[in-house]
Amino acid sequence: MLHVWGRRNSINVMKVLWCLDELGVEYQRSEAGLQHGVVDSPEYRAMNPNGRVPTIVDDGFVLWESNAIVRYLCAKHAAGTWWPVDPQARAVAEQWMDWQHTVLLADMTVVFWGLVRTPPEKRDPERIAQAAVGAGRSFAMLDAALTGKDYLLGDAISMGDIPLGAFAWRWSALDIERPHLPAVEAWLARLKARPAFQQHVMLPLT
Ligand SMILES: N[C@@H](CCC(=O)N[C@@H](CS)C(=O)NCC(=O)O)C(=O)O
Repeated sequence: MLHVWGRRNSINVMKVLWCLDELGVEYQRSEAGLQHGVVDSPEYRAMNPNGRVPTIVDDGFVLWESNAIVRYLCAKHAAGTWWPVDPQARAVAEQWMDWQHTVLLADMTVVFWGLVRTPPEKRDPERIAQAAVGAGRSFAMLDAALTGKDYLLGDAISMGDIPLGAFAWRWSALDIERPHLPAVEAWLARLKARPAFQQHVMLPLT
């Protein structure tokens, strides 16, 4: 059976668990990361030299990097739906998956770690406020892309919605000022109606 390594409160692990449930793939999971340790053990490093979560093992095949895992799972189990077969549609989904890592992540990390994983006396409010503005600008780009569509690629949900959906939930749950972005809000409401999203993404921020 497929095995996932990673703690449930990691946003990158959330993407993979949400995806597995949407695809109906059975799996087992082991705790790893932060207070659980494991990621520095020689056995884990042999699987994932980055020492990060998530890692999956699928019938002996080892893979890390959450968005690569989501692409792999969708290609294996959902070609034609979650994994678009049309090269242009697939490229657009992948473009937004890459954008999550290369653009959105930096500001979101500052805000999330600043407000959730840093004690109040050690916070840098100016840096957090600046990053919140930056994240708002990024989500405004996403809002423009979602306008007139139910999901990133149009009428149907795809793998492209997974990384950004997880981040949009986190963004909506943070105690920060946000611009009003109607297309993002409507899309997030659609995602929030999905049981797998509720189970794996809509968790208290810890
Ligand atoms: N680009 C990697 C990033 C992985 C990553 O940074 N994971 C974080 C959790 S979200 C981690 O492992 N943090 C250290 C830990 O949990 O010990 C991915 O998307 O999988």
